Amino acid sequence: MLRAGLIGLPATGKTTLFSLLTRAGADGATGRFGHNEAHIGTAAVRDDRLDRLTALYEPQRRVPATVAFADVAGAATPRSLVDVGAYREAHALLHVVRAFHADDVPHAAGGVDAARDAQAVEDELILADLEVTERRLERIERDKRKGAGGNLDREAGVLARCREALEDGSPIRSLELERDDARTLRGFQFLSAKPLLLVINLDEDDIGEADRAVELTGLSGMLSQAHVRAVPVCAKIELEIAQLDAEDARMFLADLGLREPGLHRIVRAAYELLGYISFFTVGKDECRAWSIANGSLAPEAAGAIHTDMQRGFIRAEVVSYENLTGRGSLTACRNHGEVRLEGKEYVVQDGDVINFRFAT
Ligand SMILES: Nc1nc2c(ncn2[C@@H]2O[C@H](COP(=O)(O)OP(=O)(O)OP(=O)(O)O)[C@@H](O)[C@H]2O)c(=O)[nH]1
Ligand SMILES: [Mg+2]
Repeated sequence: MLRAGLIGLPATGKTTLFSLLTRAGADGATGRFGHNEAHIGTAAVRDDRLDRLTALYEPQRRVPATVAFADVAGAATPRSLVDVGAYREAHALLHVVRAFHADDVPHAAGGVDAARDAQAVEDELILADLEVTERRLERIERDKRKGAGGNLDREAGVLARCREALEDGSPIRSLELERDDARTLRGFQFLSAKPLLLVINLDEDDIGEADRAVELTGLSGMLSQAHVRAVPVCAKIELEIAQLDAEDARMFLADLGLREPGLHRIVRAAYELLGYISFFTVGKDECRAWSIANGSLAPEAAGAIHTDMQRGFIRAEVVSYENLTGRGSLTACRNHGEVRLEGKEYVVQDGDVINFRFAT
């Protein structure tokens, strides 16, 4: 499951957006994570392909992929979040940037300025990671003096690169890292290493110009960096619209010049940002969508379902969504040689319908 954490300066619309995203959540559960409390909500990912597979199989259960969002009360600024597990473990950060004007909502000194605010939060992410990096480097120095060796040099090397970037004001996500180095850093769960989705919270009047939101708010510079994307929303009005029935909601969205609800736009942007794809499992009992990183091998995809399936992976029986819905049944696909038996090295493709064979 994709996990994302909402960050941003106070009163930027984080909780409004959280409600918009998780209103239709599968469970809407909240929970405690780490020392600080975070609200966790989930949202189902819309996927027309799952609808068509469900129509084909008429299963007892239809299970869409889900995304979990975390929101904390009060200041959701990076330094207060380094101890919050839901943020450390997030795959991506959703940074809500205020671009709306409202006299009754206090904002930072100097008025509404999305680019300034975005940079302020970015700087905090960088500072938070710099503290962690320096602490660890000092520790490594001490351990080395006591005679520890081995992998410490390698770790110190990659951390030194991080420190250099961070001191320079660059986030860790901007570094191009070798696979091994990236793996070394993974355990630190650096906040500035996470892909960033800027959610630009616009005035109702400006949402019609959403395509130009990045330029209008002066955020082009940040968007030119690696692993950063943006999506414009109008959180308050979109939340109101989301509470209407489907037909009215569609009409009001169209009035604003929006083709689809905020949830879908944000989830899609997050999937693009992370390079996520979906594969499916089908059957009479359940049709289900699963999310994995693009480039995942078949055993990793099996692991998304269950670790036992990954461990005991034997083969994957694969047919494409297009073939399956085109022919109308697995048997027909088999007769046309469209069901492939794939091994451990197979790179799963978006839309694959998979049946894993595994030993228990
Ligand atoms: N006009 C307008 N007001 C908004 C919009 N989004 C949020 N607000 C208002 O801004 C205020 C703060 O919104 P919240 O969603 O609570 O913001 P937050 O970032 O969670 O705030 P904190 O958790 O206190 O930091 C509320 O009064 C919202 O109704 C928007 O798009 N337009
Ligand atoms: Mg809030």
